[in-house]
Amino acid sequence: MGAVSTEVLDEVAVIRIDNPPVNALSNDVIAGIHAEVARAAANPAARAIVMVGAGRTFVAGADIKGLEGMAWGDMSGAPDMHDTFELIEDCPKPVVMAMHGTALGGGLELAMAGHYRVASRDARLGQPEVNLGIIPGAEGTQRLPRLVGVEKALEMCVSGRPISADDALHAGLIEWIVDGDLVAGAVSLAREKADLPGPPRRTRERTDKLPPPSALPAMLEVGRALAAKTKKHLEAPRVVVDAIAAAATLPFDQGRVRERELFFECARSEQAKALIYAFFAERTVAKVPGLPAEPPPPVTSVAIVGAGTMGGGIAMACANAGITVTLTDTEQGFVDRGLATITRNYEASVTRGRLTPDEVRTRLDRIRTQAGAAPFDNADVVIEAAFENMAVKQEIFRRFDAGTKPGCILATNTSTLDIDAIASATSRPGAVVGLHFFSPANVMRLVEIVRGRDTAPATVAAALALAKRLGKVGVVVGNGFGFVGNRLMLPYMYEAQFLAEEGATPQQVDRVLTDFGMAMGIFAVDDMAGLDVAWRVRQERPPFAAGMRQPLVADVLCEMGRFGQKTGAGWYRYADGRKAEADPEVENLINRRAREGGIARRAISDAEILDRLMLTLVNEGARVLEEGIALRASDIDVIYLTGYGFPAFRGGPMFYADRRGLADVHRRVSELHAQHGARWQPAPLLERLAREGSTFRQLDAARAN
Ligand code: T1G
Repeated sequence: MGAVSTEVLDEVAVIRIDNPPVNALSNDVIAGIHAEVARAAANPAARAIVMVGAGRTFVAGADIKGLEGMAWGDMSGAPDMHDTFELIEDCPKPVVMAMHGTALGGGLELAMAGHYRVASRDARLGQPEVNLGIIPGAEGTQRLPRLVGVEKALEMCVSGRPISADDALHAGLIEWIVDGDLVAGAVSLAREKADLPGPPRRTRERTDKLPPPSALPAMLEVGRALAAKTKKHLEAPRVVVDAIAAAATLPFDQGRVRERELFFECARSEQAKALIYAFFAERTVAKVPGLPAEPPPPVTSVAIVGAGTMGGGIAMACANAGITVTLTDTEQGFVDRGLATITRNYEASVTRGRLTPDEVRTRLDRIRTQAGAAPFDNADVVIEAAFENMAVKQEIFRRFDAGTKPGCILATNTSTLDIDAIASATSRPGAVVGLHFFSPANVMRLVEIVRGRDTAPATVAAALALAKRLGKVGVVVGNGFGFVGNRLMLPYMYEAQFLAEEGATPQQVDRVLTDFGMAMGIFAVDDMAGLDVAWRVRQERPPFAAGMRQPLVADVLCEMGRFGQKTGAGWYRYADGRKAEADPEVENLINRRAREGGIARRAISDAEILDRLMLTLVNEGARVLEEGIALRASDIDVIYLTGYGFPAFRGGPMFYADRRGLADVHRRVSELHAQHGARWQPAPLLERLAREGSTFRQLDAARAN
């Protein structure tokens, strides 16, 4: 209970919650709050109560560690705040909640049990539970509609998106925005409310914001439509509508029981297991053994060589994070075009209301452009984002070596080339690291941090810190061909093409994948990325071992100039530039090439398509794990969740395999091996874990200890 303490200021008991890093509500913290509120209520020296979070935020929610246990059946961590919230709400002295940072989930529910709420101007308040596959479980679905109305409560709980203090003030969720000393502001409000006659109003008794019964169905319909549209595959957003409906139709005590039932239903769901796993997996990637304890020096200046799509996107990501950027290329024309693209992208953000013109101006002012050999001498990090050619990259790294200050990080954005070969062009391979951004680099959260044989731990730590500073997820991977993401993507893409040769159509394959929850089908992805990208890789470094089956159609499409969206046709045709339409010409070509290849076409079930594509990812993932190219199975999952559109409610390919059972996965892979030959050879690690009755998650846990 040490995490909760009280100090009396101006006759007000200020209860401070101090449970770093985000004041999560563990059962101990809840007990501490309960004890301190009871003491303050009985303390004659206190006429009112203020509750505040220590450190950078108010309470950011229930302890998700406890929720993780619940998802797997251990109910000891189930948050039960009812008695404490009732003690707060029934307190005869006014209780003012003072919020800063992120008052989320159980944190906002705690605040709503108070009689009044104030917030700092930059505070954000929300019920993000659906992002974890659950719904608010501490009466939030019952109090929020009573404070802001059903429509706003539906929008907040279905989207899971926090709102600003301004929005909260306008909606009636808070009474006041405090500029300056938050506690002092809250204390003064508490003293003012203590002078009012009668007991403080209880949120649970407020009905003025609840709609008349006749208006409710239409509101709930809007909530359900929002869930169906924005959270298509998720169960919790639909369930939370039912919980909010209970707030508007049942007395509070019955409504909260209904909420609790629905909360436990969701808390034990497969989606909650996966989404909570994904939450922690994304935060585990930064835990890389052997890195220096002290934090790396801050990055204030970055120089980028290559003003193309990637270089421009990386420059935006840096400018967005407040870092000064020098963007260079060989010719002024390339630099001008790069800056024009960046400007156009920012202007689009203004049009969409994401940025103000002033914010864009500030960010553009951080980007300096220069043609030719630019000075790198004051850069903390230099990033090469030039043509995917080894000689070009080595020449640039020779310039980095000669022109940068000691301690500068020398990074390459290469997606396929050997980091060690690039590093060999410098006298300081320890400073060389891969920063494999994903296009568009100013949007995609994933960065693969590729460590070469000689990359120093301090360089890896600096790269991780830069990724976090850019608001990205930096995953450390080994220097194998395709690193991790593309290493799995290539066999996945070719297996899809083999399925098309054997009888499936590109649109059937893509439908199966999007029905599974993938953001895009693989043929649509290939058309978007450009078929020529993989074509060039096949020509420069054929990815097929001797005797391995090779795709029969992709090269022919490239020889026809069908590179995908950018040429108006690839696997699909794009009559209006972006909408993919099945193309009979492609179907005829596939039929012809299959015939020429002696492949007897047949109807292929959706189940077989899903099996072969998912298990390709899993089997290759097991190989990558075994080779040490990925530190953890969960890192592979994070790469697929943040860089390849894999659905978070399935946890990632490795988590999916665990949930399916590795014995079944191994059985199925062995069947496919018997049917299709060498490429389906079960990875030895998969074979071992299946034999031991283990899981990838247990392997990760064992390695972490
Ligand atoms: N419980 C436990 N640990 C948490 C946590 C939580 N709620 N939130 C964050 N952490 C840890 C996180 O694992 C990391 O640990 C560190 O804090 C910094 O996090 C009853 C049931 C608050 C916006 O969903 O959105 O309440 O890696 O890297 O980028 O109805 O954390 O350092 O060891 O993300 O500054 C609802 C989840 C829970 C909020 C801060 N609340 N957290 O972002 O830091 S369910 C949430 C966040 C609930 C009630 C229901 C973010 C953040 P480590 P970070 P950040």
